[in-house]
Amino acid sequence: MSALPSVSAKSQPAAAGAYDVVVVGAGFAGMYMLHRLRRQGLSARVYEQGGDVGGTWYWNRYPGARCDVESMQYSYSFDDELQQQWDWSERYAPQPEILKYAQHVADRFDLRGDIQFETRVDRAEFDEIANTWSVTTSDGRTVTAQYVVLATGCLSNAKMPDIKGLGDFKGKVYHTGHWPHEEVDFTGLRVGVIGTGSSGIQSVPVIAEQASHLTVFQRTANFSIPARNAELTPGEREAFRANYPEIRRIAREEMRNGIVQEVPDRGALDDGENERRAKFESRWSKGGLTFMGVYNNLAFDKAAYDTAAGFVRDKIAEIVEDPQTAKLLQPNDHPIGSKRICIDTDFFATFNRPNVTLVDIKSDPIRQILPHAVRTSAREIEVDALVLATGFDAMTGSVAKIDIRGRNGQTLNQKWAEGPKTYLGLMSAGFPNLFIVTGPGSPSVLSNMIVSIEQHVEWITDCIAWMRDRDLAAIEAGRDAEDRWVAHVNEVAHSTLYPQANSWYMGANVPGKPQIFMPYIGGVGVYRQICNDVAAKGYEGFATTAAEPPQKRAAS
Ligand code: NA7
Repeated sequence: MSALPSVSAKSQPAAAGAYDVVVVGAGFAGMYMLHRLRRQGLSARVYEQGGDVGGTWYWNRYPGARCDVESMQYSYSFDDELQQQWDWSERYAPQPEILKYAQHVADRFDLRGDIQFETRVDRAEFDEIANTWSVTTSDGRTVTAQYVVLATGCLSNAKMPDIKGLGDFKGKVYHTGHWPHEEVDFTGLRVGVIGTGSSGIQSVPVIAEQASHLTVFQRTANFSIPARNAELTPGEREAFRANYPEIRRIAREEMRNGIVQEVPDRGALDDGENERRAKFESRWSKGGLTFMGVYNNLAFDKAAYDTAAGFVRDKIAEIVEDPQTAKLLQPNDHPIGSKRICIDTDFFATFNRPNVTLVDIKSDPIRQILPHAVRTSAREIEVDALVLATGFDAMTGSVAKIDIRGRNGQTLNQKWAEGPKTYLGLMSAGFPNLFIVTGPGSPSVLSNMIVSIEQHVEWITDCIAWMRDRDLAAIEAGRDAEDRWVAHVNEVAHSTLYPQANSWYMGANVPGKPQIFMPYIGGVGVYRQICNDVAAKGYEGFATTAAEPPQKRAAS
């Protein structure tokens, strides 16, 4: 039982425009943050750029969008009644259902009263005397708060490609990460999809069913595993529900990526070729991200990952009828898993359709978009609509859009000019009372996001409660602790194959962005323990500032 005050529909600021906490973003992180803050009796204001809750699931409405983590695990665990009562319909929930879930959570916990929608946070400035943040929003208002929490999401800042002539295109242009709310119908249209990351791979099969012709422009081939999506049976749901406490505990404490799965005790080369192939085959038939969990060394050992990569390349060759197209679809420039592995429904088989063409823009680059066509070096391909599945300025993009000013007027963008620097991914030195949820330097995008979100929200709200118990005015990451953490994040990343790919984990997809491996690869269990130990030692590595005594406050 909790001794915390009951949840109110609206938190009460101490004075007009003065909050305990301002939260930026009302995705899964912002919503849970608001819920916890209210339970602690704090006043909070959430600003959200979208028209409703849901964050990434509010924006990414492209055809075929669905989660790549199984629904029964990609869901909040903080409220047992919620997890017992919500019915996921499919193994991998489609975007509309995840959005409905987010809306249900907002209704169930009566969150909307403290969320201001269609409002961007433009600026946040720290007042070193008052130890508060001054937050300015796109509606021209400024509020103050002791704490600011950036719950801005890792994949929220859609990246438009810099292609000559894009603005001259006469047909409709869609970005997968910023999809319109109204139905988009491609029936009878010649469509071009640029990009074959997860969003391209999910949308291509669906668009191909509508379009009169679909041209897929691929720069880099990606590894993708069949999702084997299916309806969830009541029995499957019940198996999770009956064991949820233990499943959630294992996800939090024992899994590298926060997804419960069998953990192998063998490496790929511990088995002979036939046995290895049989194991890959069995995971391929089962489908999903657990393909990479078949052996324990696929992320670390080149000889091991080569066996998995070879298996997937063979599968692509089996599925795709035209040998030339199959060859182009076989990834060969990065270790399997060093970019986020995709899961798909019939992506490779889609290239057997007579109305689908693959164009390799590595050998034949796009030169220009014309009013009704895409011009590559070798040809001109007429299209009526363009879908840009070109990804995001990931992890730091949404934070960078806010003019954040910490001590001595230094901006966060100045501090992060050579790459993000944080202590535990939670705070950055020089920016007191500013917390980041699933920021760079934490497991974040390498994990089941909801597991990592819950861990951060709980750590941050516990920290705020600890501060209030001691009447502390400010907490800030120490520079030494931050330097050591950044070095550790880097060292762990370089003990794996991840940095070998030009991935968005490295910032490599955004021209001019510093190339640093951003997420912490040590695993969610290890990371949670580190964060818990830091808290147990009185927030070791952080510096705190005491609140001024009341008489001094009154005098000043
Ligand atoms: P990704 O994974 O970043 O994929 C973007 C794709 O777009 C990728 O194939 C890129 O090729 C391609 N791209 C990007 N810019 C260009 C330009 N200028 N010209 C041609 N092709 C381009 O983004 P997604 O939205 O698919 O997925 C992001 C995450 O969301 C995913 O990992 C899941 O976690 C959910 P490149 O590889 O750079 O050669």
